[in-house]
Amino acid sequence: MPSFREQYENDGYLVVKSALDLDTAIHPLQKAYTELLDALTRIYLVETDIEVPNRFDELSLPERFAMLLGASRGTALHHLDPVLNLFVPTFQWRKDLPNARIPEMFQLMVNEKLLDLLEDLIGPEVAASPIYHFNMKLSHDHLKLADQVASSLGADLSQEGFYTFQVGRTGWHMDAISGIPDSHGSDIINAWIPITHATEANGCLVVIPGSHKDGVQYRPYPESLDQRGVALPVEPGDIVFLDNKCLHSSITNTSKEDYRWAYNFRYLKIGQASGRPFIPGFVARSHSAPETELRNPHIWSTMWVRCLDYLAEEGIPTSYDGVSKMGLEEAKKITKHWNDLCPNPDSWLRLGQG
Ligand SMILES: O=C(O)CCC(=O)C(=O)O
Repeated sequence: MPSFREQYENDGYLVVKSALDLDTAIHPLQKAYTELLDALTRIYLVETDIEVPNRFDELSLPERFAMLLGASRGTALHHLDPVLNLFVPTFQWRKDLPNARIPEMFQLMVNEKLLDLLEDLIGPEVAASPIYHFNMKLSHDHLKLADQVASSLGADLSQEGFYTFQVGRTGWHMDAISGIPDSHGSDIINAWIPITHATEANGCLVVIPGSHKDGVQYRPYPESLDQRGVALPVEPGDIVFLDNKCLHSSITNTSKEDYRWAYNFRYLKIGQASGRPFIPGFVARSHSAPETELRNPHIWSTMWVRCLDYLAEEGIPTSYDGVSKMGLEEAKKITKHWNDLCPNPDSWLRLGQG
């Protein structure tokens, strides 16, 4: 039987079944994030004067989330997942909303079992990349509800930059192409963690085994990928690890009313380039310098607040299209600038503080 590391290196992905304890790792985040989503929904409904349904609490989670998408004109996704959305020209940073980097999310990012598995795959010095995503894939009916609420406000959700990626089908890509090019040689792992079950009906991941061996490939990808893809149905507690050069996508949620909720957190070897140096990562596990490991969730969320404040003022160093067109020397310059500006958590906390 090949080891996890051998399977991961050979296939470019690895599924570890029942890796995480539901009661201590998954359910606390599921509960706290549901409360966050509900709070945001209520705030946006009040702000837009959309009548709060009498029995709001009796609506299903995907219905409530669809109302949030509609009432916020899609911009709640900017708040929940700024990592991609800060590239959108209309990016809205709303510091007045409840913080989206909640402690329960941080606790999952530094879960010991998760870090042990990462250590098996990339070695003992593990950085949490600043790149993370929250994806809740909705059924056709729930997407329609979101559209109806948005169009009552004159908004068109299809115009939102990364809307489909976050709530609809995710097209074929490899994660490496969304990082500036000095990160292409980094050992970056995507830990994809389902909160609900993920099935072929509700939008699970699909991978092309072995595709990571062909190096960085930009779009367009061959149409044959749809035939060659291997679907990865998983349950809460399982983890899918993806090499950042593994081609993957996710299927359209064709269910009647099911939804598929997952987070993915990226990790890399400490000292390597993350591809997004202008947002904050941290040391997740270090055997050589354990005192540098970040364990306080509030420090992490404040690092993000300071960073987003700063970027809202100063702008970001590249556009999304610019990422794929950027030369290696420019990428190295940007990474060096940010590594010098923010070498550790305290310097992120000081960012923009005069
Ligand atoms: O969860 C998903 O559907 C897609 C996630 C993904 O492909 C990514 O974050 O790179």
